[in-house]
This record gives sequence, C-alpha cells and structure tokens, in this order.
Amino acid sequence: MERTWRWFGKKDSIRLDMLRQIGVEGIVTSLHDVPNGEIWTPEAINEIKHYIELFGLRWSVVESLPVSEAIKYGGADRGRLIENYKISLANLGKAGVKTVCYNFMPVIDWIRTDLRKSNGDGSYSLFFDPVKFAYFDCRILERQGAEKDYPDKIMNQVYDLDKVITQAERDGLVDTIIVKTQGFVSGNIREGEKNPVSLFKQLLALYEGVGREELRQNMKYFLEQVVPVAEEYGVNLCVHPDDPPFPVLGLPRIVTSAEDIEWFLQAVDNPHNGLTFCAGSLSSGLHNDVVELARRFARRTHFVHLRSTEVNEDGYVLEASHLEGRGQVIELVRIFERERPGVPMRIDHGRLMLDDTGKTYNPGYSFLGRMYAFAQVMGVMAAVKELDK
Ligand code: DNO
Repeated sequence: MERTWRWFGKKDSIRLDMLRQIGVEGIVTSLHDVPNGEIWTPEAINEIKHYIELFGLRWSVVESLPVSEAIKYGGADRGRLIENYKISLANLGKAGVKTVCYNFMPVIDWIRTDLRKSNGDGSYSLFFDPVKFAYFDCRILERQGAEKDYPDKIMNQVYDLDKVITQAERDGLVDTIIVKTQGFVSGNIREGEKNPVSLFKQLLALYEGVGREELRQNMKYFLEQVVPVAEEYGVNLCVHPDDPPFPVLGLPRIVTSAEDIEWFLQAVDNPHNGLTFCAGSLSSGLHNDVVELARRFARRTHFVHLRSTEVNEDGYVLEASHLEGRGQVIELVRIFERERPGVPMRIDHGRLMLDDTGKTYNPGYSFLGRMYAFAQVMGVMAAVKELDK
C-alpha cells in the first residue's frame, strides 16, 4: 500500500518536511479554502500539487471533494452543483490527482461526543457516548419524536444526566458534536459560528421527507452523472462509510453495511465507483465484520483508512489502539497488500499523547499519536510482505 498522510494545507502545523522524515510517500488533502459547491480550478489544484512536490511528495488523494447538501437532499440547485462537481473532477484528473474521496452523509459527518476520553495512562482517545448523543438530540436540539429513537435504557440515563448536567457541559457537547468535529471536514458549521444549534436545525429541516430510499435515489442520480466523468479522466471515486454506521437524528445513512456497499457499487457498476475502506467507521457497527468486508470489497476499494474501535452492546465506541480491537488492522493489511498492493492508505486518527496534549489540532489529527500508529502499521506492512515472499 502507498503510505499517505492527511495534511490540512499550508496552515497545518504539521509540515510537509516533517512528514517526509517519517516515511510518508503521498499526501491526502483538500482545497480547504474553496467553499462547498464551487469549482476547483486548474490553477488552485496545481498550486497545491506543486507545493507538495517541492517536498519530494505527491498529492495522492483528495479528501474530500465535498458533496453539497442540495445534491444529497435533491434540492433545486443540484443540477448546477453536480455540473460544478464534474468540472472539479475533470480538473483533478487532468492535473494527475486520481483518487477522490467524498461522503454522502446528510448534514453531519463523523460523530463524537468526547474529544479527550482518558485512557488512564496520560493519553486520550476520541469517544462516542450514546447517552450524551441522545441527550444532545432530545434535550438540546429538542427534535420532535427523538425519544422514540432510543432504547429505554439509554433514555433513563438521559433523564438522569438532565438533572446534573451544567450549562458549560451542554455547550461543550454542542461544540464537540457539531462544531469542532465538523468545521474542518464539511464546512457546514465553522468555529466561531454564533448560533450553531439553530443553524444545525435549519440544515436538518432540509431533509424533511428524505428517507433512506430517497437518499439512495439521490446518491444514484449523483453517481450516474459523475462516474462517467471520473472514468473519462481516470479518476477513482471512493465514498467514505458513514461514521457511526447507522441512522442518526432522524437522518438516513446509506453507507453502513455490506448490503449498502453492494447496493451503491451496483447502482453504477463501474470500477471508478468505489469505496474508501474506513476500518474505524465500519468496525464501530457491531453488524460489520471488517475482515469479511475487506475480502468482499477489496477490488473496489481505492483508499484505505486504518483505525480500530472497541464497541459495547449499548453502542459506546472508543477509538482503540491501532493494533487491537474490532478494526483487525493486521488482517486488513494482509488482505489489501495482496489484493490492492499500491492502494493509498492513511492512518486515521491517533491518540492525543505526550507533548501534543497541550497543543491544538483538528480532533483526531495530532502528530505524535498518528506518527506512533503510522510506525506500528509500517511494521505490520513490512512483516506481512516478508511473510508473503
Ligand atoms: C474524519 C474523517 C471524515 C472523512 C469524510 C470524507 O476524521 O474520516 O470526516 O474525511 O467523511 O468525506
């Protein structure tokens, strides 16, 4: 696999010269300053591409070329937005950037409730707590009918939490769930937004009447339009699975399981329509067996995110060590090295540890924790190759 690293552009405090020293070959990045839905021009693409190349690296993957909400909910503007998407894809292909990751999650991308869950050894992990999330839904968003989406066991804990939670904790929850984890990935709600909850509710309202079937049809429509362009320019599109892989906040989610993956691959059956195999997202659903999924979908996988999770029956998800837990990273390396030897792979998230605990990074994207996991996985890759000789 190609060893890649997610870099957030020239403003990222983790510099390209640092990445070169630790064995990174390719960069995963986006044009973070271009608003969603606008065209990525050849000039803007080439500027960042050449900058990366100055450091002896290459721009391997776009993560992400965002899909605007109107494309996902099927709004009046989707025709224009899809045309822009096609132009951006063509421009990337012409510039030689050939792997493009995106997601089809309505309104909210990945979801965490704690950005600093103590591991008891001085390091911290990202965490999803279903009680806090249900609290956010029922008591902060006050979404109509929300309570019936959660089991009694969870709702009883929500009532208990309601008695003791402070205003600061409520604000912290909002900041974690819809600001800090979202701003840098989707741009829907950015840091500094004065009233994130009301903005978020407006976004949710756009999806009224959009259920699982409608969202599927909108994804199919999108793929039918963009995959031919990807094919023409030699670009591999790869959708990121939903994280966590189940419906949330009354919104459908449609890239959650083997059945879903099979569905979108068949919806437009073309090798340029592929998957980002995110072991962390997929493993956080107890219904998924990542090894089985990797065996089944390796050939349509164009990008791999290596990460692991520990999940319990009530739905608590801890981001585990990269070599333990449900992510089965060692076995995944074996499968992808065999089936897709050159596929770009990046370490997804890392523990917040050592000198990094006092620094500011995008959540999950600190340096030392990711570097530690990167070194672990490089060791696994070397061992797998040696044993396969
Ligand atoms: C979170 C990321 C996701 C991912 C997007 C891809 O850490 O894995 O935000 O980049 O879903 O479109």
